[in-house]
Amino acid sequence: MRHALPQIALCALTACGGNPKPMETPKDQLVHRLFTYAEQGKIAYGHQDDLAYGHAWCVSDWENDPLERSDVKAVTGQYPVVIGFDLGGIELADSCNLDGVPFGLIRKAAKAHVERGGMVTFSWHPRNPLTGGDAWDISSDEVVRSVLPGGEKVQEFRTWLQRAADFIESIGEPVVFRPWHENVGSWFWWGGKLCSAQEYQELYRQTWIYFTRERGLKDILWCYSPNGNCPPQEYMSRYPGDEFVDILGVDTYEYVGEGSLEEASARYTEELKSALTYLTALSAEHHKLMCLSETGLEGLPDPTWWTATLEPAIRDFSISYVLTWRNAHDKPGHFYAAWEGFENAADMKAFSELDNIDFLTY
Ligand code: BMA
Repeated sequence: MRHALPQIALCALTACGGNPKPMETPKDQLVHRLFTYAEQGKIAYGHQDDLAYGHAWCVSDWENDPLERSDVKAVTGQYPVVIGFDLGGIELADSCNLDGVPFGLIRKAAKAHVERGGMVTFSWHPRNPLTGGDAWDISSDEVVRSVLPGGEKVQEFRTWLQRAADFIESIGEPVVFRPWHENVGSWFWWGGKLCSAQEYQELYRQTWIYFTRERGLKDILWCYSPNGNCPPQEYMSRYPGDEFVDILGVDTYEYVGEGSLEEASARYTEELKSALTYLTALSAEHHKLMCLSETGLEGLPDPTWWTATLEPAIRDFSISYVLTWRNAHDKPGHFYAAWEGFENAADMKAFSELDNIDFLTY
């Protein structure tokens, strides 16, 4: 049985400021579309970096490339409904993101994908503004404080926000933005042990205020997506507030480690169902959409992962979309969707054909 969707319809209204005409703005339309998935018991499939590269291939001449190649398409015959891209590197005005994807390609792919009927989400792994290291540099617990009002990096950070906002504005389409993710764990400089809850909330709110109030970028759906392997009180302990969030997400992965695939699948299923159960209650209470913002099993060693693990774990929950992480072209084992010729491909195709899972044809 699917969990009920109490009051989520209200979400389509509250997320657009209580406007009684929910289809009025591009943001309203995107909210409505995501709400419709949840309402109809369907889950849209998403894949990170899908049109930029895949397992053992990479778009080289993006300006002259139609950007139609996709591992997911090669395996299932259809594209993901949601495509994710990462903005890491935009803060330094780099021409490519942290994974070597040109921002020009990202813009072109995002626009094309929306025009073809898809949806786009942006994550952001910005560098560490205090140490100059990367997003995973957790050598200082002063970093978040340094970018908040009164901090030594506040001006520089403002420039970072400006560059990220400029880029999102240049897409010209409503998108889901998911900054400061996996914030309960402590592997990013904005993580749980690296700043206080108040400092984290201030970071999220300052980002929202800059984009929304100062820049007037109203067509962004804000996704709050802690790592999901935490209890509900921890999930909400850093929640910035209803005004700043449209979608409640979680990032949860399956890890095999030393044990068997069966054990890994059981652990993942339990963790995911537990997170989606409390997310269901929270989304009803706060009138928010919900999604599985990142998930996957690296290298897909389980030949029936899609239909025997993922789908049974999510089918009872009203998540609008599920996004599996990227298929790196330069790290052979780092992929989260099947690719043509890989043994797990038949199962991913079977997953794409399920009635409750939606892919995109164009
Ligand atoms: C991580 C890995 C990294 C990548 C980062 C940002 O999960 O995929 O290789 O640089 O995401 O995309």
